[in-house]
Amino acid sequence: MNKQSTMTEPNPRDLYRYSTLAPILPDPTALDEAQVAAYHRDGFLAMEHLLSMEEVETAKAALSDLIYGRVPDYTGVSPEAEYREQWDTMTPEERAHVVRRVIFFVEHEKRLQVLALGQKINGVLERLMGEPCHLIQDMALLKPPFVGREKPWHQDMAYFAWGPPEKIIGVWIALDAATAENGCMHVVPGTHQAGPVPHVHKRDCQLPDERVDVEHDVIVPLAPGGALFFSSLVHHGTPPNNSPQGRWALQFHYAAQSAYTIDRSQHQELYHEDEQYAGCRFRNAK
Ligand SMILES: O=C(O)CCC(=O)C(=O)O
Repeated sequence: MNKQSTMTEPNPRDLYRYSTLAPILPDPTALDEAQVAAYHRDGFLAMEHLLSMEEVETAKAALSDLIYGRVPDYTGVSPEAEYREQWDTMTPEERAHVVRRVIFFVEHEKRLQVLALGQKINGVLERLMGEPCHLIQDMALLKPPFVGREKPWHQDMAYFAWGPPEKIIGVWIALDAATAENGCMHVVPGTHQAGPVPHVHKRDCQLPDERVDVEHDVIVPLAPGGALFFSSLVHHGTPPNNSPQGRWALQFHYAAQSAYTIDRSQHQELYHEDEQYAGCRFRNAK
């Protein structure tokens, strides 16, 4: 028996630590120059109360309309992998219990477009990036009770055809209470400073488990309306939801005005191993 076949797959929850809390600002008015510097040092900035409860409820109602098929011509809803084969035969109610991702909706859903393009998010982005930013990706990530799987540790830059990495930024907004139990965000502070790390296909397109500094993982629990702003290079992931509480979140990505699109060879300059392409964006492209 070779060594490989004796190795067991890790339990995804063991690849996270739950003991160290990230610093979280009480609200956006606490954002000052020291916090901007902390964002650049740590690769993330978390704050409660970015959105009001009314905005959270509006976003959830808009997402429900997308998920239940009430928005004509919208096809951006996808399930957890193990439900893909059944998806076409499921009722809207059945689908709603297994949705993992809702993507590219701002052109279809004015209520979500208003949030994504609004001053609450963009005001913070401009403080962090020092220049205006524009939306490059919009999605919602759901972890249904007991069904939501892990999103393994990764760098978002591995997925983006934009550069340079320091000019791309993600905003993750809790629409339900995001907790240790239902799969809130985890980050390893400062990891953006070491640059791109080759990604592999394992449980997803992800950082190799052994390249994650799990001991320095900090957990980012957030109340509904709380937000995490994070660098496209910071290592982050979410464990599975083994709890009875669902977890909905919005995730928008923005590029600064000075950012530009990049092609496969430029992406390979960032993500390569042994001269092979090691990103996620162009893996199947020639
Ligand atoms: O919300 C999640 O579970 C994972 C979000 C994330 O890290 C991503 O999609 O890049």
